[in-house]
Amino acid sequence: MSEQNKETSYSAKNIQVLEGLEAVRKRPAMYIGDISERGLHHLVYEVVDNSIDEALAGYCKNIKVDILEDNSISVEDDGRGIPVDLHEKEKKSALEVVMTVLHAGGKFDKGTYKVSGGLHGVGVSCVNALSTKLVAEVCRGGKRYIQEYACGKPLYAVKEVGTADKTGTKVTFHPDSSIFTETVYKYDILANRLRDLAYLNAGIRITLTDHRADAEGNMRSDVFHSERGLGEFVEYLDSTREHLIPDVIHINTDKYGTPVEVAMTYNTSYNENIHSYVNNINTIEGGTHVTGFRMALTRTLKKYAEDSKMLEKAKVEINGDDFREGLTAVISVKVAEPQFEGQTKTKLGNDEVSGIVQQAVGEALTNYLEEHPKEARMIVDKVILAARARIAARKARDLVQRKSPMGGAGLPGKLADCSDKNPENCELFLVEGDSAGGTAKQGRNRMTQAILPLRGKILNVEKAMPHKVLESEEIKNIYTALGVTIGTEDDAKALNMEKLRYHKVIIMTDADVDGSHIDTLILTFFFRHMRELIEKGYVYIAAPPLYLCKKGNVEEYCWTDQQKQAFVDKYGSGNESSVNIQRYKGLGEMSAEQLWSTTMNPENRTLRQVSIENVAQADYTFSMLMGDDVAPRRQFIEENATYATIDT
Ligand code: 0RA
Repeated sequence: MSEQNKETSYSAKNIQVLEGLEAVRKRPAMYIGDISERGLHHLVYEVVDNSIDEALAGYCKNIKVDILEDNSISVEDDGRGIPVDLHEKEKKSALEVVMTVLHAGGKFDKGTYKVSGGLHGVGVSCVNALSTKLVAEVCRGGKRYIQEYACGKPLYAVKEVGTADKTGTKVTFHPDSSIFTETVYKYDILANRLRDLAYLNAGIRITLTDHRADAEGNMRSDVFHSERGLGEFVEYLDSTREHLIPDVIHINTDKYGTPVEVAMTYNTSYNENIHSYVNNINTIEGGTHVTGFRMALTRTLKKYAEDSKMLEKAKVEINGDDFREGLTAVISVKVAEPQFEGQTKTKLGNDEVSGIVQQAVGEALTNYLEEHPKEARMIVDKVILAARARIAARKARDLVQRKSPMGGAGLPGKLADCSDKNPENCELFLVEGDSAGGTAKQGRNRMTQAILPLRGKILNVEKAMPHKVLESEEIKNIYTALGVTIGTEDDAKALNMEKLRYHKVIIMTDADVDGSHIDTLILTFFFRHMRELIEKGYVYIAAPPLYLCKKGNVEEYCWTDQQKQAFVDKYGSGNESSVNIQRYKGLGEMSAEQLWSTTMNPENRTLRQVSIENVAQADYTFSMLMGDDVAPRRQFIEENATYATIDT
């Protein structure tokens, strides 16, 4: 189309369109959640979701995601290609409508509903609005078409640019650095989400490639593909755990037009791991599909245990939690008009889904138990053990939470508390070892900073029985110092954070292998037993410096090898022996003043806030890191070896 034509066709309708996209640029967080790392990665999911929809409609098998050298992203599929013909109502190419009209994705294709769809379901036009440049390429009907946009505005009308012997859509976009606070893509974050999508949508092949070469000039690439879907997902999640039963129970049906897929198995651990998805969205707050699943599980297993007289013999009162100890399950439903509720809009509200899932799971589980009496007994035995352990744990908990005989809060003796009592102002440092704890107590701001020294390695909660967790001295201290209690009338595991005493909990350990192991032990404890603390954004990791570099009277702390090298280059003309470099092996090597000024002083310290990007993946990672299996742990440590070079 000529320039002249472009002018005339962008009439009143276009002005509306541009206003829509302008709104996205003005309030991006309203559309994609936030403008940080999370929002940045969300852009990719939004584009990939369109290709997943095309695959779910049965027309696409392969999706290719590329992280390009300049941190732009391209997503290519082999679907039918977005239509390019004239859109009746909008009076322009359908491709342009999809790319520039909010919520337009797929709507013009009657007969299919959008099942996939990013958390906010805003569509690819939002990605376009938030990209300095976007290129859409379509192969369709033997021809190739292209259109480019800047900040969502088309640079020209869709044009034909040659022939094609395939069909498909390719979208390449450059996130706008004036909007996002972070513009560097993290391979692992994308890999984790794409792995989930491959498991959730059996048969689709998703290839992720990073074209930004690493230090050795290597490119990373993974292919995510699952033929057996959730069955394989559950096997992956439990691959480093000891199985209680050899099978994964896999249900894949359609109940009254609602596709329901569930896979579950039991392992010998004490954790409950239920991961649920609606239209490929991780419903971390659960909802009616999870309620339906739990009801079916409880009813079916209870009935089996009663009919088999196993409960009678055991003489123990079973409750719902006991059926889920050692359970790993993934629930995925596709709902035409999902209602999302809850604080993060990740809780399914549709009432009808509960009964649907309950029926599907009830039938399948009943059959499984009948056909596998040996496994059925093992499950019921495990449930009875869980009930006994729960009763033991309740006693331990009552001991932890009993008020001290003097009255008052009964804070741990090792805690050096702060004087301010407003939790919003207060920080608790969990410090590795009594010696560093002592230094931190001297160096801190007594008004707002409290110190709790922890004796070396805390209990590995991944392997410990639940009552052992509450009997551990260090863990009891963490509960009482924080003011967090557990257990209510009807939920033994519920966390009560109303009396939480600090809104920052800062893990401060040595910058060495032991220190990072202690970080992981504490994080495992928080992830399994105080997840809400992480979800609220209250958990941080302190960053003590690795080096103190000196030349004459110039002194600089360095946190990375690059910073150290920069110092050597600047003050030692590149010669390391002409400067004085002190490697801090532990917090204990710093004076109270040094610890304060480098690591604790809110004015100039760096804290790493802990967040959970992907719950299922975090579940896998913690079980892998803290479990018995050595091989995957070694591989993970080699791939993530931050400290390996430092310690040699
Ligand atoms: C609606 C209709 C048709 C294709 C698509 C949507 C489509 C959208 C996307 C987004 C990314 N990749 C996609 N691939 C296809 C085609 C309808 C027809 O050919 O009759």
